[in-house]
Amino acid sequence: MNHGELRIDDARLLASLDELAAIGATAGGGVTRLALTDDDRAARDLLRRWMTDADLAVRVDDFGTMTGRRAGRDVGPAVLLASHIDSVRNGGQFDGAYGVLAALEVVRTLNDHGIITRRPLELVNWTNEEGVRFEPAMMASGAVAGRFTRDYVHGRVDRAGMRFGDELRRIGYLGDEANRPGPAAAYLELHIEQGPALEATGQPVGIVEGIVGITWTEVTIEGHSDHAGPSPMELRHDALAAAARIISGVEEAARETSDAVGTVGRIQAEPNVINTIPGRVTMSADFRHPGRETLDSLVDGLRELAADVAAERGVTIGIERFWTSEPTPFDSSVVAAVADAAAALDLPAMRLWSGAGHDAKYAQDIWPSGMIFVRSAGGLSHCEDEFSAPADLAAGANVLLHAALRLAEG
Ligand code: HGY
Ligand code: MN
Ligand code: MN
Repeated sequence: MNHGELRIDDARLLASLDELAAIGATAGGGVTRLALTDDDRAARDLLRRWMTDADLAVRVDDFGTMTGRRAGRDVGPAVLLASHIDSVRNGGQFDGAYGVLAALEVVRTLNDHGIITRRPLELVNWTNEEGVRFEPAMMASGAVAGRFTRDYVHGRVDRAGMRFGDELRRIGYLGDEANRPGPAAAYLELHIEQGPALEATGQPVGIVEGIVGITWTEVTIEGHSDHAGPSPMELRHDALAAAARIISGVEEAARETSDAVGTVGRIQAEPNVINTIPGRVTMSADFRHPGRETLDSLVDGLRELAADVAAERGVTIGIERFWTSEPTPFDSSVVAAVADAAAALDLPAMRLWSGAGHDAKYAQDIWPSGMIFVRSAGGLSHCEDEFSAPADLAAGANVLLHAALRLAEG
């Protein structure tokens, strides 16, 4: 058969998505499947079974990353088809899971037609892409790319003080360094867009040219707990009132900087009881921008605001910038393979950059990489309303299939 006519099995892909979405399902139709939890283990066990059933040779590395290898006619560097199956809290069914299961569907389709590609293929499920339970994000792909040491990754603790390495061992997915994914001749990641651009232009597919820069900062405010009643306002050192100034400052700075976004997503006030002035606040600040210098200046602005608020309110404010993912353009040959595949399928497609972080960023640091997006309904993601139409999901998987064939036969 002419490979050009090849198409994935839509119904099989959708059925696998539904089955995986049942693991960690939330009442509102979403998923909570945080990295290295029992739900993550159950999802991994299911994926391992599916990969084995698809005749992939499955291996697990020292970060728990799962790789299923499909032999090619030649030996040597593989074409990696990757994403993640961990989610945020009350996230959607498609973020990450879609890319992993579409990659599995590509393998199943090639198996159905007895097609052996020249290069080997590797299906990869990266551990802890989201960085929600264990901050920062994309830790396994970052470690494989040499950005984090194993000790750093294994030593990260969640908010309950559980260590990454201990949790990896507990769920039975602590493997060996020798089992890390790659080496890759090329890396492809199919993902939902998680933004409004494709829907706004009426196109189902995105040809992703790069990922914006991201930087995460921990803000710690030390005030003074006191009684909410007898304490006169002018004598207070209210850490949460100080935090409110910082939160609106983050939003203001991002609004005033074109192409920037800023979010305080996580906050904890202590002692967090109704009749005590909060003495301590810890919270996150997430800035994103296509330019590295602007990212730096946004954090500099945060530091200046913190110094002013601290002086005004008699509190101390610590700013720890603990993670930065630089703006990353993808490899032009991989971007071209994606564009050619979409054109060959007569699919309307637009070129765009990703505002969300992905493992493909660190993959691009070490291998030629690229991404494919499909339309997100309402541009929504990281929420239970996350949705992509079945036709778009199938279209994206067919682009993955044909881009993979181009890269694996090239
Ligand atoms: O934060 C991100 O953009 C990704 O979802 N981890
Ligand atoms: Mn994702
Ligand atoms: Mn995500």
